[in-house]
Amino acid sequence: MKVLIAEDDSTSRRILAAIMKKWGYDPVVTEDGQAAWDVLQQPDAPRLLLLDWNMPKMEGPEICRRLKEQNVSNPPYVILLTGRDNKGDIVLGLDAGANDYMVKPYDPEELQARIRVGKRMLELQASLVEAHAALTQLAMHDPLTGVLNRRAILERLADELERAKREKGGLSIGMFDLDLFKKINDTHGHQMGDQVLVSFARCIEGKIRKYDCLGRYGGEEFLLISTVPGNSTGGKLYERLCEQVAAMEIAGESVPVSVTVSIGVAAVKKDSTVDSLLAAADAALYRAKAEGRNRVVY
Ligand code: GH3
Ligand code: MG
Ligand code: MG
Ligand code: MG
Ligand code: MG
Repeated sequence: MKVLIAEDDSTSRRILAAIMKKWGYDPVVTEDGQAAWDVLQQPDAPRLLLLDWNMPKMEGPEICRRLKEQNVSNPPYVILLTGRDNKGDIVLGLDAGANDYMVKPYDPEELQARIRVGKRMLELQASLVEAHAALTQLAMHDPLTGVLNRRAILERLADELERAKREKGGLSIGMFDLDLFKKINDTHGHQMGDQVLVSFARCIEGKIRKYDCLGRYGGEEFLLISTVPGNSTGGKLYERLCEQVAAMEIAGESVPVSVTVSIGVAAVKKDSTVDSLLAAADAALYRAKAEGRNRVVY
């Protein structure tokens, strides 16, 4: 494990580096605060920091303050290691953002124990960050199909709409509703219905561009967000998707199962809102159903 040592006194620096090595750490040594800060900007920078207070160019507490300002979810663990031993300085150092404070001359065993505390804290922090990422993934995705769930796709739509307006780019949405899906469940069973939903999602995902985004809006309804140039409604994108869904053959127990989809499309206008876009796509979808299904209506 790498440990950053920032210390302007050459003797202290050498001794500290030597004992770190002896304890099995990999010391990264800097002579002033600016050099330490530069090291911290690099990828794979040390996560455990031993910082002197008084150093040329940048003092230890200033490094702590800057790290705190970055406000990241996995900041490094900082031990201020300094000759300044009055209570006021300890408070200042800790308030600047240091995790721990040790006064020189330090007792090596105590330093070693405090570094172990730092390691434990970093491990705990890493597992929290990991758990948070996993929960975010779960909270955003539909467990059956793996595509974004309703909340996430609507958030994405709000973001994309804002971006489209700011950059005067195009944006269209397609509301997809599988046709007569109830009948698929009734004929082939609910499990087969689930399989059809999964196959449908894979089919669409396989045909759209990286910037387009599919989400499950409801039971057998999906929402596609497509960023297209200008005010167009995505050329023949939706027609192609409609045809490809109809061409799918999903392996069933005896015969292959197929399905069609109706699509209502709405393109962003100057005064579009998330609600107006969804309402327009919904109205178009309603007409697609009324006009006989398996089609795209704008
Ligand atoms: P339409 O063409 O008018 O859309 O007809 P439809 O049968 O697709 O529409 P309806 O709204 O009557 O039925 C939708 C069906 O989708 C009913 C519901 O049980 C089924 N469904 C919703 N979510 C799921 C799911 O997660 N799995 C399965 N297997 N079925 C689902
Ligand atoms: Mg110093
Ligand atoms: Mg429906
Ligand atoms: Mg319906
Ligand atoms: Mg349906």
